[in-house]
Amino acid sequence: MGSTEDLDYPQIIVQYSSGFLISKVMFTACELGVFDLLLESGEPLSSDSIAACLGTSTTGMERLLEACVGLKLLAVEVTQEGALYRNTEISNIYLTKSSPKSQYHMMMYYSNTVYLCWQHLTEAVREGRNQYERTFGISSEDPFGAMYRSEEEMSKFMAGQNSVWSICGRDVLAAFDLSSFTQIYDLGGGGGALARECVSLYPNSTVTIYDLPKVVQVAKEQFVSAEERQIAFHEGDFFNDSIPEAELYILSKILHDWDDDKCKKLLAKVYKACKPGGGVLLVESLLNEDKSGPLETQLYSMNMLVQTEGKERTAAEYSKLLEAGGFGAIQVKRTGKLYDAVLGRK
Ligand code: ASE
Repeated sequence: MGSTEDLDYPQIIVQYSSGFLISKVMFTACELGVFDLLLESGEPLSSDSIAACLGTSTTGMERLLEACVGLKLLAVEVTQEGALYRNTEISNIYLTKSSPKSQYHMMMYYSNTVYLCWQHLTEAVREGRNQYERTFGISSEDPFGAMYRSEEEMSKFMAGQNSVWSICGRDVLAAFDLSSFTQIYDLGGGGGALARECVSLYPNSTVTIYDLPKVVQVAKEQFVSAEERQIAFHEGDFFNDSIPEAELYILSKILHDWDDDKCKKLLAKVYKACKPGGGVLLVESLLNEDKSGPLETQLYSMNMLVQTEGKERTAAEYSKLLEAGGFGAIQVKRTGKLYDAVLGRK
């Protein structure tokens, strides 16, 4: 880029123009079950047999597979009988439904919800607010009321959010030594994947997932088994209901949903509830101080505009919010992955 960019052929403009096509090819191959089929089959398959197994057209499947090869999500081997396709290592691990590190549910949430909201990015920028009304015809006054407009939508969101912790959970929880905190609340802990990582990394801890009653109900039914004794639940709305006393509160991807005013109110409430010597762990994707990157975080911030009332912030911005809530001794750890950690103490 920069000085090496050829102005007669603007490579990055060409690339960026088709960026959304790339996403959609990957989402579609996931949704149709291409990677699952190739994992189960255990041997390379032709496009005709993949199309037959998945009930698609042969002409569409052939092109989808070719594009996946271009994206290095599939590998092709040309034999006398024709082209045979197999998964690459990365698609086996991240794009199949059954893998422990599967990102399938996040893909489905991006493809079927986020993608639709982004149709109205221009209006979101013009108006400075989320686009639920235009996208789904529902009031956007309460963003989570809109995001959780049906149990099915809520469950898809929870599954999507859960999947990221299989790739980032350990890093954000190991960023600080949290072993001295045994009573932990995960505020807005949803489907419980981060809570699961937490009790696995800190075997002496119990984590209580504090979330809306309908979220807790779905978490118990679909995501957390009763045998997971170190994970408990508390039903409530953390803005309007009381927050029980604990040693550590995890707020993972919570503050990025809200404006500064709501963040400060929530943090002040958490501070009041917190035991002296306790703390709060923010898990968020941190912007550079000059907001020059990381690109992924800048894009997520645009998504917060389109879907919520919040934005992504810098470490200094989170520190200010924590201090306004009463917390001190603030420490920041960048993990180098999608999500980072900020710890404040009471
Ligand atoms: C939220 C997180 C997300 C609210 C809405 C959301 C994500 C997608 N939609 O708290 C996960 C992060 N990914 C993006 C694209 O922002």
